[in-house]
Order: sequence, then C-alpha cells, then structure tokens
Amino acid sequence: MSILKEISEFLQQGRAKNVKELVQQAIDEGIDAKTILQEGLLDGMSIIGEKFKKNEVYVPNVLIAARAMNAGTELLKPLLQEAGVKAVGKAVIGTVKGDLHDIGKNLVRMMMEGKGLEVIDLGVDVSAEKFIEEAKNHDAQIIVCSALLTTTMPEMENVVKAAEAAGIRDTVTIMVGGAPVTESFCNSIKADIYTPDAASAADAAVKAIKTA
Ligand code: B1M
Repeated sequence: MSILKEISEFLQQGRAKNVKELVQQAIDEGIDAKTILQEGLLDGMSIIGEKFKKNEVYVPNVLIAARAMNAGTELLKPLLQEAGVKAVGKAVIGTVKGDLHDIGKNLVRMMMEGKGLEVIDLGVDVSAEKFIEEAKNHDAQIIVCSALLTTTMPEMENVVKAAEAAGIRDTVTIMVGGAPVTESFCNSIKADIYTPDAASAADAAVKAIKTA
C-alpha cells in the first residue's frame, strides 16, 4: 500500500499518532505537501464524510478522524504556506444566538475543513451582527448558521436581514442547518442553502464557491 493510502486509512480509523508519523515520513521522502494533503488526509476525510452520510459511521468516528486530520495538517501547514497553497474558500460558522448546541456545528466545520475550506468558527450564541461583522472582517464567501432549537431558528432570518442591511447579501452565500431546520424554512427566510447533514454541507459549500 502506498504511504498516501496508508495515511488515508489511518485517518479513517482515527489513529492520530500513526497519521502524524506517516505524514512526517512522507515529507521526509520528498512527497510535496499538497499531494500529502489531497491524496492522504483529504481523501480519508472525504471517505469518512460519505460513510457518515450513509450512517455507516457515527459522530465519535468523525470526531476522532478529525483529530487525526488535525495532527497531520499541523505538520503540513508551514509547508503549504510556503508553497502558497490557498484554501478553496472561506466560511464563517456559528450556532445562532440563544443556542448553545455545538456538536453538529463542529462536525460541519470539520467536514468543511476536510474539503479544504478555511473556516472561522465563531462558536455558540452568535448574534446576527457578529456573523456579518466577522464575514466582512475575513472576506468570507459563506456564512454557515446552525440551530438545534425551534426557539432559536428564527435568528437565522435575522442573519439574512443583517446581511441585506450591511449590503453584502449579494456577495455571501448563507447556509442553514441543524435538526429542526428544513428546506422550506430555508426558503421562507430567503437563506440560500439548506443541508441536512455535515457532509452535504461541506459538498454544498465547495459547489457554491465554484459557481460563485
Ligand atoms: Co439540547 N435539546 N437543550 N442539549 N439536546 C435537543 C436539541 C432536544 C431536541 C432534546 C429533546 O427535547 N428531545 C431539545 C430541542 C427541542 C426543540 O427545540 N425542538 C433540546 C433542548 C430543549 C435543550 C434545552 C432547552 C434543555 C433545557 O435546558 N431545558 C437546553 C438549551 C440550551 C441552549 O442551547 N440555550 C439544551 C441543552 C443541551 C446541552 C447543553 C445539555 C447539550 C448540548 C451540548 C453541546 O452541544 N455542546 C444538549 C444536547 C447534547 C442535546 C441532544 C441530546 C443532542 C444534540 C446533538 O448534539 N446531536 C438533542 C436531542 C437529540 O438530538 N437527540 C437536544 C448530535 C449532532 C451531531 O446532531 O446537532 O443535529 P445535530 O447536527 C447534525 C445536523 O443537524 C447537521 O449536521 C449534523 C450531522 O451531520 N447540522 C447542520 C447541524 N448544524 C448544521 C448546519 C448546517 C448544515 C447541517 O449548515 C449548513
């Protein structure tokens, strides 16, 4: 098995120590950082994402795979920066105001990072104004809002309105999701994209950036 395939396999198993060792070995063997990232780490994360979508693996598997991914990317980061490898796009993500649930939001972030996006995580209890301010500060193409409570879902509409008020509505894609959120709710508040799970959110974000 090639070293890149091995990195992908260990990542899927969440074996951070092995991933780190093999990434270092690959660097020492002269394999370029972009190849290690794409054909090793991102390949593994993408397989985990697909399996998660089909309920073949569960939340803990994704969390440990993401930890293994982070262990590998830490070593690659300086090399990628030197080589000028740019993120495919930028997103700000947060759980909306009044809502403290963050497990799903964290999964969305990890999946998006696994697809090569730079994701600025605003945490939980994020006001509409904060989403907009940070999207502007970071020049993000995407705003991702998560909500787990029926009582906090309406805050997503405030994000859409705040983007309009700030004059950035035409330049950002607003994505919404979380257990109580639906496609028809997304349409009713005039957000752009609803996805039911983290892997679909990552796919949709990449697609939105490509078609922008
Ligand atoms: Co809360 N809670 N909780 N809770 N909690 C729920 C959501 C609830 C359904 C439980 C229940 O009553 N059966 C209920 C909501 C009812 C409703 O509004 N319909 C509820 C309640 C009522 C509350 C409190 C009000 C309880 C109380 O204090 N009386 C309180 C609210 C606090 C607050 O937020 N202000 C509360 C508190 C908590 C804890 C702090 C104890 C804890 C959160 C810990 C944390 O997140 N760090 C907690 C938990 C753990 C849950 C349950 C058990 C699990 C949620 C979870 O993490 N699921 C939940 C019941 C349940 O779902 N079984 C419940 C796993 C996670 C992976 O799924 O977040 O849905 P989820 O993410 C999915 C998708 O939704 C999607 O991707 C993920 C998977 O791929 N997704 C997105 C998420 N965000 C996305 C964004 C996108 C796209 C997809 O953007 C494009």
